[in-house]
Amino acid sequence: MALTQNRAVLDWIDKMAAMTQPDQIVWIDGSEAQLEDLRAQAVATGEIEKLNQEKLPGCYLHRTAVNDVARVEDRTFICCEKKEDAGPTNNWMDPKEMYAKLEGLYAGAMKGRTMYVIPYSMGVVGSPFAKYGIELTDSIYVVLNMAIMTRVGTAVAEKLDENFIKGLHAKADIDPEKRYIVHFPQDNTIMSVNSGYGGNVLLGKKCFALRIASCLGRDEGWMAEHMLILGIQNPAGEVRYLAAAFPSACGKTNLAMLIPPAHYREKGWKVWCVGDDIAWLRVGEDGRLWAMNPEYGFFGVAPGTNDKSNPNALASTQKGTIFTNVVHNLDDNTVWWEGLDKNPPENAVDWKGNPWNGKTSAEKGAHPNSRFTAPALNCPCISPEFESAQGVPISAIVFGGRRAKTAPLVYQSRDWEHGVFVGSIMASETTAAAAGAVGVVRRDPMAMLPFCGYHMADYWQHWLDMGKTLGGKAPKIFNVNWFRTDEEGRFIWPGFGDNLRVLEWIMKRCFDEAGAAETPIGFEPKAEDIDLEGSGIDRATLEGLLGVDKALWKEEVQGIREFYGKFGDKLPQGLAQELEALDKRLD
Ligand code: OXD
Ligand code: MN
Repeated sequence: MALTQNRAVLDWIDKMAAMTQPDQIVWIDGSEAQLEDLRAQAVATGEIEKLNQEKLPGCYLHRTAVNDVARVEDRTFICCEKKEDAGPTNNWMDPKEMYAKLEGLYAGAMKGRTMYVIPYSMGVVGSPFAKYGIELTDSIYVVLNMAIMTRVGTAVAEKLDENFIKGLHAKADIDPEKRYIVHFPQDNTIMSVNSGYGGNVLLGKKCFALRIASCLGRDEGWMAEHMLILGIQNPAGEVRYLAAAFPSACGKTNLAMLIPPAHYREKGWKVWCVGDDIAWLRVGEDGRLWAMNPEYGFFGVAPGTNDKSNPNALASTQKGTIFTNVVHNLDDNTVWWEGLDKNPPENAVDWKGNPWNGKTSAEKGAHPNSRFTAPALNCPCISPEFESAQGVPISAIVFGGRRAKTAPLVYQSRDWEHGVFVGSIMASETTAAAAGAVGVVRRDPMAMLPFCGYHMADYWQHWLDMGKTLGGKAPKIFNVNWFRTDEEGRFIWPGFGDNLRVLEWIMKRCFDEAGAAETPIGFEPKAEDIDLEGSGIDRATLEGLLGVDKALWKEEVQGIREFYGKFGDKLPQGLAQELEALDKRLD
């Protein structure tokens, strides 16, 4: 039975059903009884496998098709009216043409199947900042994941009005040649077809909460960002919040759940996770910037997660979690992945579904992009503010990337406009872990390159405009780099929990409690401003980590000039000026 009487919602569902022709339509009410029934159905068909319920209560395993294991940026489209509004970093097609193409792919795609109607909320239901959507899908796996990643069901359906975000997902034949992830910002519509991989089909996440929401933010005066949100509690008991953006493979989830070094814990420092991937940021009534995490779970990369790198993430996966494309340990019906421990199972099944012996197999057992979908409330350090309707006030915005030499451990931007410049030039160097040349600089402004739903240069202008609105109450903007290497290519900074040493300085700067030295690229701590006790790093090494190599930065300026060239006259004047000013300061 429909959970809403809203005509706009019901008419749209009728239209999508007429196109896809499901055998039946089932509304997801969010009840445990209904979810449990769906789990049983999916177990019966082999879509998911029930894991050892003593060791991993409520946990299941799923394997995607082998050709369907990651987001597909080359098949992701922003279909706004005019091509120039999508910008040079997005794929675009005329909306009419795309709708026509998609209609062909969706026609009859749900014949013999069930269409599930998932009313879901991004944000706390009833919060003035929450936004509501419906995802239609023919996949129980998607329903079960959405029920972890977002708030779903009757309470959301009651909030739906004609402004809901429309999402249609059909697995179809999982044909990669016919796979499309399409956004129609002017219609608040997302259409995904021929995939069953999370990032392409959990439409609340990248599609809605970043691509569509970035457009809504531009129009409504707020920001949707690819950022973690972290609360840092100092020994005085004050909790201060930061939001941070990093490209993938830079340890975002680890930073979001950081455990303070022993020396900090003894003094009373605590870290609280508000979010690990997405932040919606608005100007509050007090004029400050407030952030909320629109999600309800973590869709984390499994490989490399262990009780040293991220014990909080690991703990989050011990109940009510869906694992995708990891190793199935047949001895005790649990899961394993590379980097979990040094004891791979011998009697196991790999992510492709083939027999696998961790002691003898030359191939990896888990896919490098294998995932866990875990309830955020499982996280031992989840913030007491996680369910707060207004979110948390942000004191600092932190950008970062993976740079072997150029970027210092940390620097503070000169002001908001310079901070926007710092975000716009974010970059990472490719590592040996990925195919292709090592050490190639990839620009990923604000870590939003694959997620910005409109022209990147207009997005930068929006950032500059937000700074004008915030004025003196704007958060301070910083850049960090945990990845500087020595001559042998080894990381110098210990990273992980020790990153709190840098975050402490950042927070103190926001409250005028710490000093800084001016450099051509911004303000840096003096070596004595960072607490190194118990870090194994001495002052001289820290000074090295803070060094700014002018010759390298001159090359960087060249690289930025080239990158900015892509954006033509849309590039905000303010950013062009920041680049020239940096160039001069380096002389
Ligand atoms: C993610 C991503 O899955 O950024 O969060 O790709
Ligand atoms: Mn992400």
